[in-house]
Amino acid sequence: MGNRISKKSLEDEVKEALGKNKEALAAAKIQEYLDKEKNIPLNIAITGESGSGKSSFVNAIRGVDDDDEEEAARTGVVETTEVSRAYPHPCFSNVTLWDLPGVGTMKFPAAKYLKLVGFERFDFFIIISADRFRENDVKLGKEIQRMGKNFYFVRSKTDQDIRNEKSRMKKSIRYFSEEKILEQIRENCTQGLQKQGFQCPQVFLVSSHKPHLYDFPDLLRTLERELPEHKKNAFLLAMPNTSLEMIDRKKKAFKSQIKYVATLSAAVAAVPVPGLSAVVDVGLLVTVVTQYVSGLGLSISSLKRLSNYSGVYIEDLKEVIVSPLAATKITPELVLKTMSQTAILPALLIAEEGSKFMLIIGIPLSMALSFTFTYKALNLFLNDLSEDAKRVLQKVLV
Ligand SMILES: Nc1nc2c(ncn2[C@@H]2O[C@H](COP(=O)(O)OP(=O)(O)O)[C@@H](O)[C@H]2O)c(=O)[nH]1
Ligand SMILES: [Mg+2]
Repeated sequence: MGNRISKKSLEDEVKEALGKNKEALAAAKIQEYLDKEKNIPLNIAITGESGSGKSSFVNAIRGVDDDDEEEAARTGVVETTEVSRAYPHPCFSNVTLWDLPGVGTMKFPAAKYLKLVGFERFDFFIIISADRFRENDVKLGKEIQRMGKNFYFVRSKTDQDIRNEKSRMKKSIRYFSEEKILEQIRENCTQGLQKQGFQCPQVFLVSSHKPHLYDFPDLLRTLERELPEHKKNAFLLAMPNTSLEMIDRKKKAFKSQIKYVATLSAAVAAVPVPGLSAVVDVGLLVTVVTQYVSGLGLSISSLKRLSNYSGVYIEDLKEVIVSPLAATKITPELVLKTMSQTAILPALLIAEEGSKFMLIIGIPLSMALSFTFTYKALNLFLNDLSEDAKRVLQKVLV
């Protein structure tokens, strides 16, 4: 991975710089590392025939409302142009969803289609269909495989099938089992694909209107697992919360960076400047906390979307939120105020890990206080925000 910085070499370099009293150099090294992590590009291609639910899926993945005039991919419209459209994630600009025209719309064979849409840039493909998969879908899948990339069959609008079947069953007073219906849809899709020559195709049944149901959580988990190591976190953090377990993994990903952020913040503070910035690098903390809030789905816009698709009032979602950092605009004043409140809390276990890291990396005494303070505060923020995220999701899951 050419220009990636491994954690080991980063820590060695920072240690060396600190050993020579070069705080600014240590800070620059960490900043470079964090910037690289934040800018890892991820390009996800969504393809399927017109009406199959591509644009809705693009919105669901980005946590954007279908009727958001600025951010949303327009849904329910027949594509008249044969162009791909890029939709950057509203909070994680390194992640881009591509709404591609269906291979049928283009009237080209799969290989030529892939060339035209520029397949090299994509990390993987989602082939989406609202019913059976067609010959076109299968040919495309095979061609993607041949090109050495991953693709996934996604069956959209599962909520609609369930609803239809439910009302049909009611009329005939038969016993309704959601599991059975899901099994039938899965069976249909799989058999169709097998007939076309796919041995054991996996099909994910999803609803873009209810991304915490059916196979949506499993789809996200699978995509994450099958990405190369250095792209996993970039993907995970940008995805909507579809399970409690996912929130824990997001927390872990954020947590693993706190020691670096704390070192950076302290290194800046070690250079004596008057005022607040002498203690911590507030600008940096605003950036980091904003990432926590967005990544954990606690921004105002994420909550709005969650409320819209779940039907739970936004006030009811906000009611379970405890952290003052959630559901609001993160400003330097807010971060400082919240930090000052944590300063009086007793040291937690987490501070111990922090002390170990200080020893490993050779944090000088001049930076120790600031490091510990930042380290503790960010851990507490992250704990509180992930608990909030879980409580919010639980409101929707019940
Ligand atoms: N109930 C339900 N409707 C959906 C779902 N996905 C898409 N739709 C609807 O199906 C229609 C076509 O969806 P759209 O995303 O525009 O498809 P595209 O043409 O492939 O981009 C729209 O009216 C969507 O609201 C879904 O998961 N559940
Ligand atoms: Mg569309």
